[in-house]
Amino acid sequence: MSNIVLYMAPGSCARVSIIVLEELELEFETPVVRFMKGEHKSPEFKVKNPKGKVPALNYNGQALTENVAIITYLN
Ligand SMILES: N[C@@H](CCC(=O)N[C@@H](CS)C(=O)NCC(=O)O)C(=O)O
Repeated sequence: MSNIVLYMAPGSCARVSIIVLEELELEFETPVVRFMKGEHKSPEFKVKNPKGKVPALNYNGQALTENVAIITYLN
């Protein structure tokens, strides 16, 4: 398992953070959060992002949300 995990949903703005991870050539995982199943509003996901939104980054066990914050941190 990679130490970089980016929770995403297909077609969402999480793509912004994924592009940056790809450009930086980092190894990362992208678990899919299924909006249609309400997974983003589940208690399990709200531990990762209390706002219930993607993207949500987990880096070495630390959580970070918001594309601008994530890409600033990664850069
Ligand atoms: N300001 C946030 C926006 C995050 C956001 O609104 N994500 C959307 C997908 S593009 C989402 O998770 N929507 C689910 C919902 O609001 O229920 C960012 O730039 O990361």
